[in-house]
Amino acid sequence: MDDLTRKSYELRRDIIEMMHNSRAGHVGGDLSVIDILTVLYFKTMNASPEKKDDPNRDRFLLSKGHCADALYCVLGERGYYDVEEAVKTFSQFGSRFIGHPNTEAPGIEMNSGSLGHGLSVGVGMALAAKLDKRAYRTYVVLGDGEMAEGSNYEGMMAAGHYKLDNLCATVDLNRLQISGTTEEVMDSASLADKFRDFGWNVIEVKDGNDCKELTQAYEKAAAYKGKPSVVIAHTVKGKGISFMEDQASWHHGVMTEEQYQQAVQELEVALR
Ligand SMILES: Cc1ncc(C[n+]2csc(CCOP(=O)(O)OP(=O)(O)O)c2C)c(N)n1
Repeated sequence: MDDLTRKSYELRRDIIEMMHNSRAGHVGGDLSVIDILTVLYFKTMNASPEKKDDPNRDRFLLSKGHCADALYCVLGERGYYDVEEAVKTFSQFGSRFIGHPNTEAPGIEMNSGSLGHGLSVGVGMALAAKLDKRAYRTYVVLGDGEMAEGSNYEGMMAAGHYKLDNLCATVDLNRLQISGTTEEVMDSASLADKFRDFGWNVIEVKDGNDCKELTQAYEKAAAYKGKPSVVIAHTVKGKGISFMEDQASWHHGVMTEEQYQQAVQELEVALR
């Protein structure tokens, strides 16, 4: 197991602890997006606790904000705060780690949770970088169910129009959303074609839970000039816990004690 993959499995352990303590959260989407977040925060982005107020830091927006749980674990492990605080207090009264990303938690750039806003905010940040002649890049992570929100298409159009090659979107394409498959709930057909039509450079990642493939995709995106890039990451919802994989019911399921023990055991085996 390489270092990034190991990190993503350690983060899965934090997520399972956090979900079990809080009996809340969105475990399925957390486990599908965690490899994307790991690669971005531990490899790709120019972002760290020391730079959190640096105007040249890369910006990150979790537009599929219901997966704040995963982001809080990543920011904690990256040193923005003690991860234990997030794991132990997530979603509890008085905690700064509430159910959706909130700027009270260090490192969070934008409140989110109402789907469909991150891309447009990211377009604004990327355009601001161009106007201010700053070198930072903006990264936005979207869900495939979230792509039913019409505002995304305005964001895509504007990013293409302004040729924002300092903007990189990622679609966590796990084929499922809250109550079934994306195809059943609101079929957005080929997202790759839609991004291309709006003037984007499209990079498909066949295994969006593979840290190596993701790393290469973000390198390609950073090198591409003249168009914004989108990484379409084909992921598995619930990835890493056998009984959660590819099950819409684990969008925000609560584990029984037995299921929690099994999840911990499976992650221990993976990390051996
Ligand atoms: C505007 C808005 N409508 C509805 C919701 C409720 N909601 C939360 S998660 C979700 C499904 C999102 O699916 P997807 O983007 O595919 O997320 P993932 O499967 O990666 O968790 C919905 C509809 C919301 N948060 N915001």
